Amino acid sequence: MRPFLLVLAALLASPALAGEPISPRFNGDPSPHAFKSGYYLYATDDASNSGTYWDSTTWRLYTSKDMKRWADAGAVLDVSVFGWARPDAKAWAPDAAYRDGKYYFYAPVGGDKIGVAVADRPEGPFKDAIGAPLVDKARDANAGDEPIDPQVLIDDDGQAYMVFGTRVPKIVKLGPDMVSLAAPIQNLVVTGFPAADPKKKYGEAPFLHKRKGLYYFSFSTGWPGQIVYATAKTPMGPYAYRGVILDYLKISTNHQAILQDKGRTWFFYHDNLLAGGGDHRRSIAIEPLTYSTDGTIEEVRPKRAAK
Ligand code: FUB
Repeated sequence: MRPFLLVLAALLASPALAGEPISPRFNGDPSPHAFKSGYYLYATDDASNSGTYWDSTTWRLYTSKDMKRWADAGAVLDVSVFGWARPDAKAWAPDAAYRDGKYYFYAPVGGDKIGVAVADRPEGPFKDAIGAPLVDKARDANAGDEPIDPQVLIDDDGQAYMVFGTRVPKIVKLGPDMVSLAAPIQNLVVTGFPAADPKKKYGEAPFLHKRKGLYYFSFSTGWPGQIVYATAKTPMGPYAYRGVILDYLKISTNHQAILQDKGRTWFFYHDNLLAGGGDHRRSIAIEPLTYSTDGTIEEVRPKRAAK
């Protein structure tokens, strides 16, 4: 195809609603996936929390065929799926993964444990995969003070990695069954934070993705946080700090996810975008993500950031 036709095609394919909330319902902590049957976006449900804390007990699912129009598929999971969870355990930023015909759902439950559920379809029904936490602060060495925000990358060789944690990022290899830890939990090391900015440090929202053989580790620097990233040649790191993907928003948390599909990359985040919104009533939005030729991620500047 001629270059101008390529540019035209890319422009036409851009999400029509870039930077707009994907739903009129409050939601946060995007976990987007391209599965066989379409796009699936799991999220923390901010519409059913108290409005003063992230104390919802359910996770929400949104689906799309074109990345532009998202249908609300309802509460796909409740903490009660995990029989060991306290009934009021808060349901925070989840992730999902597909392997060998099964869909796995990784979920921080109550701030001190991570559960894993499994289903035959992305919309569930999900059931507890192991009848116990996958990670438990009280049980597992080096689980960290707050084992939350799990995210899973399945590498090209089939090895799955889960990153998680607050203030100190953690990484652990998963077993081929996707529901066991295959090795001790390790700290994920990021080097080269700019000394001139003491706020540049790991906070939460760890996210691993791989592009052209390079591993990218993105995360929020804190509360409030920027989304920044570091890269490494191996999944376990150490990772070298590279720069900012998304600047501070006028909201206490910042939480991103990156989805690569059909040669394109999308950046998912949440902000205060709906009337009545705020720190605990967030809205997920999507922007295109682009790279320079040397693999540097270009900073995302949302067209519509909260004022
Ligand atoms: O939704 C509750 C918490 O807020 C998440 O676990 C964090 O990543 C932050 O977005």
